[in-house]
Amino acid sequence: KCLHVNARSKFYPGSDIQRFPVPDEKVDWTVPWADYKPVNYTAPSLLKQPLWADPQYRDESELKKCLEFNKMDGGVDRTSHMGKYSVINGFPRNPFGRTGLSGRGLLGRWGPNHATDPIVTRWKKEAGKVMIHSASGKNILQFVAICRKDSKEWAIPGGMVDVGEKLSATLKREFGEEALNSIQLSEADREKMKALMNILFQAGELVYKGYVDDPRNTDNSWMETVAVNFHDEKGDSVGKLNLQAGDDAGAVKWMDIEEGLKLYASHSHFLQQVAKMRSAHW
Ligand code: RP5
Ligand code: MG
Ligand code: MG
Repeated sequence: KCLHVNARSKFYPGSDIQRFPVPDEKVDWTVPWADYKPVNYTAPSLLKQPLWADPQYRDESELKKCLEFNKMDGGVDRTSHMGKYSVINGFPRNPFGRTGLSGRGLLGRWGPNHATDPIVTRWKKEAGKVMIHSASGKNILQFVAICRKDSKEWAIPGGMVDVGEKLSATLKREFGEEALNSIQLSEADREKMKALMNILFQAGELVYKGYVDDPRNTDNSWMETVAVNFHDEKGDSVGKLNLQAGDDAGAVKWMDIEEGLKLYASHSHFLQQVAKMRSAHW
């Protein structure tokens, strides 16, 4: 288990709230820390009770009565890929340790917030030939990256699993919304897009499943993902798709996969994994 870093960033995203500083040696909950006073914060957008989020409960007893942790709770998956997490005084506890902030912050769910990350790849080519990196002697992979509107960082076009939605559907939907602007396509173009996507998204390979070191994480709410690689070996199936940023993406492009990629949350870690799986340059 590595130490989360983004989950302890000084300023909480989208706010001027500062987290209670947590040094590396005090991240682990088992290290006693009597003076630990996390700042309590739940974003104003959540207080408006959007449908995709848990309701704002008055207190811990109401929370205890209404939510079921470590299991499927109605359509909401409150199990963790990391195993059973602790629930202290009714509040779920971040399995990766202290973050300096309690409450939900920007996250809709108490406990795990489940997302998926579709990693769409192809080989980088020049004049029709696959390019070999001069230093490593290995072929270079590219993936479809989007620039997030919230943090302005480049990222995998991932997103949250809707209530009752199958993972395979979330992967396609999020890729469609963020990298192909499916929401704004005409009905006919959307149908064409779906048919092409069904081919590419037929065979995915699991890359990572678990906790994400996301800057929105709190002591009580955190991101988890299932990252899946959809590889276009010949470069002809995604090639037919017209990349166009949409929804929470401000831009979209093919990005070379290599060490030193600066991406949102722990996304570069997932890409390193993909490079390894495909014996590509890193
Ligand atoms: C990250 O947040 C996940 O890896 C995924 O890419 C993303 C999901 O959140 P939204 O894009 O819906 O904000 O932790
Ligand atoms: Mg999205
Ligand atoms: Mg997203």
